Amino acid sequence: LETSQLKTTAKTSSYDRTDWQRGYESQRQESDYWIDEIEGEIPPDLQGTFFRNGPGLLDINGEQIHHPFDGDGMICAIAISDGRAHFRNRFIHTEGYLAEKTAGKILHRGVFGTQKPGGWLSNIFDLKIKNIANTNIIYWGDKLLALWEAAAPYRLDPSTLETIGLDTLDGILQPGEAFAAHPRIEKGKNGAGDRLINFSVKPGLSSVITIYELDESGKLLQKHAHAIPGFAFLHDMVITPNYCIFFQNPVSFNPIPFVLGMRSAAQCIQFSPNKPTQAILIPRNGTDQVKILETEPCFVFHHCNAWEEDGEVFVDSVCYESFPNVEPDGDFREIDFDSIPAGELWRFKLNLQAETVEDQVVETRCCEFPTLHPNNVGQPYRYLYIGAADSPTGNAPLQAILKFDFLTGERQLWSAAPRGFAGEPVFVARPDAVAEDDGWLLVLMYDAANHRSTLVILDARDIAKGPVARLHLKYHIPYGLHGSFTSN
Ligand code: 3ON
Ligand code: FE
Repeated sequence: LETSQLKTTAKTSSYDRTDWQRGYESQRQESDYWIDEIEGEIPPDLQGTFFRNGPGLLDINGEQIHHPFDGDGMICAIAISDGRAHFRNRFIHTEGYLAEKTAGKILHRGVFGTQKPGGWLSNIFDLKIKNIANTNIIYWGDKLLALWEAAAPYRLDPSTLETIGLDTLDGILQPGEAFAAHPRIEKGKNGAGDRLINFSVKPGLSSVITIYELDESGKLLQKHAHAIPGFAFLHDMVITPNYCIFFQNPVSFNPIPFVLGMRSAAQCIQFSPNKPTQAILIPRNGTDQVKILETEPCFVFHHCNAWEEDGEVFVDSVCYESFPNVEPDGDFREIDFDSIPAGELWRFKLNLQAETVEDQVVETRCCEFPTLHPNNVGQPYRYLYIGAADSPTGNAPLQAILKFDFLTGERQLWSAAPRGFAGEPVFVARPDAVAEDDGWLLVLMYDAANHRSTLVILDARDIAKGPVARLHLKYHIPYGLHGSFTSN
């Protein structure tokens, strides 16, 4: 019986692998045009620029990048005003990107598996890290910044996307200090300005987490550093009014194969299924003691949100059963989705007095890239939006957007299967809106039928009715990572 069920699943796959793979072709073309192929209508009160970052190159002159997280950052900017939209994409001119473009070959090892050609002898003792600036893009303190978690940001010109250069945030970052790719923005209450809270991790046998809080103009309000036990791989952070919260994944790190040129740094990370995951709560005042609570082992890249309620702290996260090994051989385009765990939505309740954590599975459908209304970041919230697989079971590429109503328990799904592939939704509130879901979701999708990408605009109140507008680009944009929206 089980075999025949498996066969049925395989037959009813919601996508074609060749379609999915083509979304990982490099895009070398840098374009600049008004989008003239629009289905539906751009809401007239949607005004501003959608910025998105992600790997633009999956090969250097034909030599394959081993893992998509190693691809050079390329920014897309879609500026929307008065019902019209303008598209532009440009590579970030990092030092490494420019050097490899000139050389026409891979000159750097990548964190997730890319090696210089020539085997281990060409890679041994090369511990340099190439800042590829490919993970997020934010506009803050009058600066457009491309972020990557292991290095300082690159600043770009927001209207031309030209690279200005590495940025220390006016001296906030010391030489060599990083500024992670997952800042959180806390909305100012009672006339106070918004704050940007971010972090950096200095990895090692014991790790140091530094917290930064910046005001709206980019001035430093807080900076404090904390040593935590063990090697840390911390991609994301959530905030509440009193805490910055991290989940320390149960992993161990053996750098020897990396040093010897046999494996990349991320390939030396081993998931430890018998160690607990640790919730690390760093008080935002910078003085109170760090709290560490233990929970069941799981692996987290992204958190959705966190908040404080009746003396307890809640954290919603996308959890994986383990961290899949990134193998040195093989091609990421050929991965067997069924053999690696899918992201699931979990809710954690942290009791700081009793030092206990309760967890609850909210959704087992494969999902990734959560987002919510910016006003509710760090606060209780009702609606969550997330990229999801078309099928309710199994691991698969993201092809849909899922909306949760935590008050009623209602769920809504809009799927672009079989030939559409989704990325991260970005929520934009409608001006003067009152309801938490009164706004739009902007999603850059890959449309395999036409080998191009489309910016989809969904009405967040009712995503199931399908997009209110589809803005078709002329070319495809490889699957990306994170983005943001800036009103202008
Ligand atoms: O050696 C240490 C270990 C390590 C891994 C220290 C370190 C700081 C150099 C380090 C570096 C970490 C980096 C650079 C992480 C970058 C992560 C990145 C670019 C992306 C992560 C994406 C996560 C997810 C879940 C993406 C999902 C994508 C899809 C569902 C497909 O579209
Ligand atoms: Fe991320």
